[in-house]
Amino acid sequence: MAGGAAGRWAVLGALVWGCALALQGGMLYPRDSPSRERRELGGLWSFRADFSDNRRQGFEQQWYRRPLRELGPTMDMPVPSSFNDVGQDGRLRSFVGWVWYEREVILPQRWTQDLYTRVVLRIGSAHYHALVWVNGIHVAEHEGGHLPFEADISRLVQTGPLSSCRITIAINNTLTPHTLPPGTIQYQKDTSKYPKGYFVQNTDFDFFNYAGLHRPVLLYTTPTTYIDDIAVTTDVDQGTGLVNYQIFVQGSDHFELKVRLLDEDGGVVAQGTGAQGQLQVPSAHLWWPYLMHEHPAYLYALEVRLTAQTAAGSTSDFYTLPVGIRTVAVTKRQFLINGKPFYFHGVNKHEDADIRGKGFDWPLLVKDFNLLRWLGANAFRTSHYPYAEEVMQLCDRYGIVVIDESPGVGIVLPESYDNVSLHHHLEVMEELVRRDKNHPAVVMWSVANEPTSFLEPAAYYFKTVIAHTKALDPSRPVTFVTRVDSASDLGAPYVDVICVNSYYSWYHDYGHMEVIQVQLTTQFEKWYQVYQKPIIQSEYGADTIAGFHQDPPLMFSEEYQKDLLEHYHWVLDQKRKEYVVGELIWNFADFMTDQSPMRALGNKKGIFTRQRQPKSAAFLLRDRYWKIANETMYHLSAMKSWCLGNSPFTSKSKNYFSTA
Ligand code: BDP
Repeated sequence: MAGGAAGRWAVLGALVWGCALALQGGMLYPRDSPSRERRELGGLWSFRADFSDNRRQGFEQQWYRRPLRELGPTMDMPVPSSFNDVGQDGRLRSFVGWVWYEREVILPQRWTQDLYTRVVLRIGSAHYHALVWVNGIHVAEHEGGHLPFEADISRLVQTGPLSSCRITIAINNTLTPHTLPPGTIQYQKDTSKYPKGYFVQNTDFDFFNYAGLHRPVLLYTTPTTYIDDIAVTTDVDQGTGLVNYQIFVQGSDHFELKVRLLDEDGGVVAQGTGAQGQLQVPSAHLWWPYLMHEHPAYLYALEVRLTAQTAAGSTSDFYTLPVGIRTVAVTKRQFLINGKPFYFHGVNKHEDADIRGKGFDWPLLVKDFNLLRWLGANAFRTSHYPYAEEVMQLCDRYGIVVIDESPGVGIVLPESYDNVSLHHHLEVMEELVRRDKNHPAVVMWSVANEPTSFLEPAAYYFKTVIAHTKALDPSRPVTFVTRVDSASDLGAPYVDVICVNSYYSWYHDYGHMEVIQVQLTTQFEKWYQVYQKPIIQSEYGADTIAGFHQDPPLMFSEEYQKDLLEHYHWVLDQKRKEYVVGELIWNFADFMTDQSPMRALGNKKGIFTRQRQPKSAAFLLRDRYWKIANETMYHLSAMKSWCLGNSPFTSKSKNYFSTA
C-alpha cells in the first residue's frame, strides 16, 4: 500500500453459517423522524494530498491533531466528489496514496447537552481505505470504497466545553491483491528510464480508480436506546401479502416495540408488536417492476416505534422503512417476480460523470432515471460495485430491478484467491447485504465480475462466497458474471443464474459482424447444455464515438454499434423464447478509464455519451425495450391506457403498444 496501511485487514472469525449477519450492528439509512435528526455535511471541505515520498508525512506530523490549514497549504474540495478531476494539477489526477479531508461543524446544543442523545457520524463512501478522527481522536477505520461506515461520537461531543467538532478523514486509494477491487503497485527501479521512487498502480478493471468522499457524509442522532436494524422479507399467499420483520434494538433490554404497516394513502393495513413477527395484508398491492404492471413499484411504509425505560424515564425511537411486497424465484428456464416470468431488458451502468468523477449528484441521478424510463429499461446491474443508497431508493420507487454487484471486479491474480482475499470478500458481502437487504428492487446479488474463474482456486473461492451470501440472505438468488467459457468455468456450478459477457465482433473478428449470430448461438447453447439454468447476456456492446458515421459501418461509428446490437438481438429473440431471461447492454453511458491506446478519453461503449446525450443506438434500444415490454407485461389493457394516457413520455413517443 503506498504510504503503508495504518490499519490491517479485518479478518472474520468463525463464520456463522445460516444465521443472521455476522457483522455487528445495523446500517439503517439515516432518516429524520420525531426522535432522529440528520445533518448533511456536503459542501466544501479542506483538502491536502500527501505528496511526500513515502506518503506518510500526514501521520508523522499528525495532521489530525490540529486544523489542516495550520500545517501547510490546503485546497477546497467539494464533498461528495472524487478529488481527481477538480484540480488543475495533473499530479492530483493520478495521485496514489493518502489524501486528507477536514471539516469543522457546529453542533446544536440539544445534541451536545442531552446525554440520552446519540450522535453518529456516517460516511457514505470513502474510496478506498479510510481513517477518521474527531477533534484529533481516532473514531473509525474502514476498508472498501463503496459501502457506508459509522462512528458513534456522542461521548466525544458531549464531554468537551465546545459545541464544535473537527472531522478529519484520511483516505488511501492504494489497491492490493487483497482489496476489492484488487490492484498492484509496480515500482520501476531502472533509474535510466524512470525517476527515483517511481511507481504506478496497475489494475485489472476497465474504469478509472476515482477516489475521495464519493457519497454524503452526515451526522445524525438517535436516542441512546434505539432501533439499530430492521430486516424485512416478504411473501405472497393467494393474494395475501406476508411481511416478516425482525427488529434489532441497542441500548437496553427493557423496551417495547410496535409496528404498523401503512399503504400509500397512509391507511393502516396491519399492525404488530415485538421484535419479530409477520404482518398479513389481504389483497396486497404487490411491488412490480416498471413496465410489467399497471401499478409498478407499490411501496408500503413500515412504521416502527420503540419505547424504552431509561434512568431518565421513558424514551421513544421511531423509524419508517419503505417495504415492497414481492417474491423472486428462479426455475430452470425462468426468472420469476411475483410468480410471473421476468425478462431483464436494461443496462449496465457506472457511477461516473464529468469532473465530479464518482461523486454522488442528485441532478445526475434524476437524469439517469429519466433516461432509463425513456429507454423502457426495467433493470440494471450495479457494475462493478455497490451504488449509493439513494440510487437504490429510487429503484424501489420507480420499479427498476437491480442486480446488486459487489466490488469483486478484476479478481485475476492467483493471490486474489487466497484466504485473506476470501475473508475480505465475505465481509464485503456482509456489508452489502446488511445495507441493501430491504430493497424490493434488488432481486439478485452478483458477487463478482469477470474473475479468472478457470483457475483452480476459483472453485472453492466462489463456492464459499456464494454459499455465504445465500446464508446471509436466503431470499434472493446469487450469481457472478463470467466471460470464461462454459467448459472451463469453475464457479458457475454454484450460481443460480448464468450471467455471461461477450464481445463478438469487437475484441476479435474485428469488423466481421457476420460471425455474431453463430458465435452467440453457440455460446447460449453450450451454457444451457451444461447447466440448465436461466441465462442473462450481462454485457455486449461496441465502442462508439458520438458523431462518427460510416456506412457501410466501420468500428467506432454509430452505424457499427447499431448493427452489432441488432445481430445480438436477432439471437436474443430466439433464445428468450427458451431460457435467456435478460439482456443488459454495455454500457448505459460512456465512462472514464485509465489511459491506454485502447481507450480514447475513456470507454465509449455507452448508448449515451458521458454528458447523457443519445447515440443512434439509444433509439434502436428504446424501440426494442418498449416492444419487449409490450409483449411481457401483465394487465395489458390497463397498461396500454397507463402508458398512452398518463406516462410522462407519451407526448413524445409513438404508440409502442400497437401490434401493427
Ligand atoms: C468487460 C468488463 C467491463 C469493460 C468491458 C469493455 O466487464 O468492465 O468495460 O468489458 O471492455 O469485459 O468495454
